[in-house]
Amino acid sequence: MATQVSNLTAVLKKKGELVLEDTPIPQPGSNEVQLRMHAVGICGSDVHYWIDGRIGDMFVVKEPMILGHESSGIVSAVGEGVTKLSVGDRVAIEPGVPCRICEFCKTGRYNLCADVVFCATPPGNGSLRRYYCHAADFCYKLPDHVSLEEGALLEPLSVGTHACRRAGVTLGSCVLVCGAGPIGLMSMLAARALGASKIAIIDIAQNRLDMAKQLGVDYPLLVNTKDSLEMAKKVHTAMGCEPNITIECSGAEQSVQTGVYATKPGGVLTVIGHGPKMVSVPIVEATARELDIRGCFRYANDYQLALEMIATGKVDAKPLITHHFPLEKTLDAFETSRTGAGGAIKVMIHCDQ
Ligand code: 572
Ligand code: ZN
Repeated sequence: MATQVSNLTAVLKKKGELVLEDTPIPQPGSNEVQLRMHAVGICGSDVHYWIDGRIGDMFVVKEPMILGHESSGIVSAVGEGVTKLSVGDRVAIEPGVPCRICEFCKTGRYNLCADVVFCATPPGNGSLRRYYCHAADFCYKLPDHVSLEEGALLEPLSVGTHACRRAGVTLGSCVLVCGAGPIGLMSMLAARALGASKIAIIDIAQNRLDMAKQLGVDYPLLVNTKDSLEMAKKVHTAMGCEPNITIECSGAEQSVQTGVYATKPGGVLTVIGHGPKMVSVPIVEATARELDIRGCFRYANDYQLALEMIATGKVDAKPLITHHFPLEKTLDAFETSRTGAGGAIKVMIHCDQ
């Protein structure tokens, strides 16, 4: 392969303006590795930053920002102090590097660190480029039989494993997943791998339910009513039980309400989805049922677990990848992801020439 001297990079200049341009090839600092990037999946957040320039009030694009955070690459140089990785190693990149010294970092909940630098979340730059440097201890060496595309999928799968761990999914759990986008599908796969015996998934789009079916969900259910109580009853009828765990991945108000009505008394409702800032929930119903409503933010200590799921064959996430584009066609890739054209679920960009 020819040596690459330029560093083609996908830069979001400002809302609506995504361009490819050459940027300097970064050199690894101490305890960092330089990566020749291979695969970068497009996340809904990348599309949000491109179209809206923000996610809610918390994350606002104020300066040009490089996109991409679901990624994998090959180590092309190592910085001072790196002992566990070598040039040529194939790695998955965990995109959020926390401060390591705050209370949350010290107690293992580093996803709650206020000073985390997260790829492609303002003001952090992402990895959608030919060369990128990252903290070596947030890179996970892939076994030979795990592909770099699967390495990139560890990111959304980690969101799913984290949601399942927050919810307490275990052997015999009866799980409802609300929303069959990439995060809902990954949560479903993680729940199965953790031993859930019955899993239902609900969505308004039949093509996403078809994918869920292909991935082994027990009860794919189309949301065909605006009445959340009626939808919850539909879930109970299909499952033959009330789910003791619900993982809400859509963010839609009606879906959160369905989650409250559907979850068994004493059960857990974990909320990952991002929708409107204010959502009305039937709180008396939730209280009377002693539901535990739990938040869920990215992941912490989940990459290794996600990798085990893939490496042992307990999870096959590859079917989620519906489209591939070279880095040069980044705009087409983003447009496909935005519109969902051709049944797009996970669009993967290939960064090497
Ligand atoms: O892959 C992790 C990830 N996190 C995202 C978005 C996309 N991908 N987040 C942005 C939205 N937040 S949030 O607004 N929220 C709790 C809905 O804080 C979560 C992280
Ligand atoms: Zn993401």
